[in-house]
Parts: sequence; C-alpha cells; structure tokens
Amino acid sequence: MNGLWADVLSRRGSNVGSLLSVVMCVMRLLRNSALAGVLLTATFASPAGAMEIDDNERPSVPSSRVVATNVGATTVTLDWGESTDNVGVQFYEVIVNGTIDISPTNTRTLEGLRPDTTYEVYVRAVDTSFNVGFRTGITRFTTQTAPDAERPSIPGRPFVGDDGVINWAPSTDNVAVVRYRLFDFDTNEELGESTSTSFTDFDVNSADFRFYVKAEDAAGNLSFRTGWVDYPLVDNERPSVPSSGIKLDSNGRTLRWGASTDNRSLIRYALYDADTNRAIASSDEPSYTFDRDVQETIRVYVRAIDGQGNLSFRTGIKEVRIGDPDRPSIPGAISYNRIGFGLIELSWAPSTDNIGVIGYRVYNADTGEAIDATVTTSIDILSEGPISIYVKAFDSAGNLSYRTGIRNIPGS
Ligand SMILES: [Ca+2]
Ligand SMILES: [Ca+2]
Ligand SMILES: [Ca+2]
Ligand SMILES: [Ca+2]
Repeated sequence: MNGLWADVLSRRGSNVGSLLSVVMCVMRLLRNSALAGVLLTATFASPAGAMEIDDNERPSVPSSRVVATNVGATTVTLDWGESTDNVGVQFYEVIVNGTIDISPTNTRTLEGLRPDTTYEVYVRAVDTSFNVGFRTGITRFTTQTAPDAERPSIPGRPFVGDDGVINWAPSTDNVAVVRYRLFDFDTNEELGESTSTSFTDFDVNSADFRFYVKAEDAAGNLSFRTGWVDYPLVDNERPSVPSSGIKLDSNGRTLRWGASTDNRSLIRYALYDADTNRAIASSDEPSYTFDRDVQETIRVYVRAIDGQGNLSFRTGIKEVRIGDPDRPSIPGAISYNRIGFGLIELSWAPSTDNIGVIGYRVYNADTGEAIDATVTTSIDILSEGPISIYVKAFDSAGNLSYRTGIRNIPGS
C-alpha cells in the first residue's frame, strides 16, 4: 500500500476529529499528481500566497516540547516552541494519547478530558505544502480529580425519642456525609447541625415546631430534605425554683438570684412585682439590671420559665430599693482665699461615693439656697461683703451628701 494512503487510513482509524486533518492528508497524496496544483490553489491559496508545491523541505522540530498548564479535571492548556520552515509553517499537529488535533498556533487548549487521567502529548509542525516535521519528545500530564458533585442520599425520616432527642437513619454519599442539618419546616431557618444521626442541642420556644433534616457532604452538596416531623410537646415539667433568693448588687440596680434547672429546655426568668403579681422584666440570665437612676422601693420575686412555658414556683419576696441607695460622704472642710475684686476662691477635700461623685454644690448658709455648682473641688464665687457658705456633694442618682460645716468669710 502506498505510504501516504496508509497514512490517511491510519488517521481515519485513529478517531481523528478534524476534517482538516483528513483533507491535509489527501492533499499530501495529490501533491505529485497533475491535478495537485489546481486543487491546492483552489482549496488552500492563502492571501499571502504561501502555497509552494515545489517545497520538499520539512519544518523544523518545534523549538521546545509541550508544557501543560492550567491543568484542571477536564481541561488543560498546552504550549510549545515554534517551528521554522523554508516557506512557512501552516499548523501544528497535537497528538494527545494517539489522537491528532490541529492547532494553527503553538498553543492549544484541550477540553472534555477525563478527570484523574494521565495523558501523553507531543507536537509536530506541518508546512504549507503539508510536509510534516519531526515530532517533539513526549510530555505527560495528569488531570485533576473531579470535584464531588453528587448529593448525599436523603436521611431516614426523623423521629423524636421519649427523651426529646431527634434521631434519624444515616445518609450515604459517593464520598462521605460530614454532617446533618436541622431546619424549621415553616421558616426554613437552620436550627442547628450534628455530625451524628441525632440532635439534642436546640432551643426552640415555638409551640408548633416542625422540622426536617438534610445531609451534607464535604463539598457542601446538600441532600434533598426528609419529610417534616412535629416536635411533640411532651414537657409538662416545671423548672426548679431559683436555687437562691434575690440579692441587690451594691450598684443599687442589679438583682441576682440562683439559677434554675429544667428537664428539657433552656430557661428564662421573669421578675414579678409582688404587690400586683405582674411580670415587670424578663432575662435569660439569673440576674436583671434596672436601667434607671430614679430611686424606688419595690417588692419582687422571680420565677423560671421553660421552653414550653412551664413556670417554676416563685422565690421568696424581696424588698429592694432600686437606684443608688447611698449618698456621697461629706466633703472636707472649706478653705477660702480672697483674690481681689470681691472674688473668693473656695476649695475642699473630695467626697467619696459607692458609685461616683458627679459634682458639688455651694450653698448660702443664711438662705439655704444653692449659689453655684462645680465638678471639681474648688470654685470662685463673688461677694464683697461677709458671707457664710457650706458645700454638699452629689452623685449620678442625685443623692446629696450631708453638708460641710459652715464657713464664715468676712467682707473684704
Ligand atoms: Ca517546507
Ligand atoms: Ca457527594
Ligand atoms: Ca420543663
Ligand atoms: Ca451614691
């Protein structure tokens, strides 16, 4: 068999996808025939007029072998050194695992590769007269493993045990299930997740709680959801009474009591006015801080509430004075200094307070009227004649200290 025909047949037999590749071989076959010039001119005449039927010289081997970059699971980019030719390189044959692909330039992106597969590739140049150059050495590359795109199977329909724990049968996955996620059926809000096939650690106070479960793999693929299941309202047990009675912190605002426990749920606490039996505040913690400066004496007790609204028995009643109960100490004795033009400089040692002294007021001792105020322990007042004064400190709740001794200041 003619070598060129054999070449054509072998190309057709090697699953060549490119029509150009076959046409190219036919043209090589016709190269020496009388028709060749006509056919080549008709089919491949280029604007550059590069077709040269008397060219019997092969292109050079590409100047460097193939380099594979951007190797993905199904794609790769191939680059290689250019070939030279006495007339002109027309294209390159890119042979990938024995299959010929055609590239007009010295780069080629392959698609549709198999993941996790090793490929062997080499290239050779073809000139405008279809002379085929010698090939490069072989380059090998391996595509990446395909990402997991497969969902886990649906978990078994969940059920609620007598202990309130939610259980379900496991899902399967082509790789592995890494967690299960629990959702509120009505809102689709996520209620929590679990790496096992049971779930206990949730905080749901809704009386009509329905849920479903999905499995998730490491690639984040979520299974379809299970059917929804009611969370049964089986908790009829009260929380325990708070474990110790109510105390008021020294700040005069924060009430504290001992924690309660419950068979099932997380706990809230409600603070009641003992005279009206109305709840006046609630708290997730066994404490409550009043947000006000005013002073008020109230009688209170506390009850714990579980997630199903079961109320504990109450604590004992405690009478507390809310707000800052303590006045500042008396400021130190007043000293004075006439500094001219009727101006008198007053000063005294500071007061102390359980929370903090905000300032001082200066009073006229004869009238009892406050004549000035200051945030420091000194102030200038104006008086030509004799004057008697005293000072009081005040705190943020408006508590006034008792007064200093009276300081009589003679006229100037
Ligand atoms: Ca040539
Ligand atoms: Ca998967
Ligand atoms: Ca309970
Ligand atoms: Ca105080």
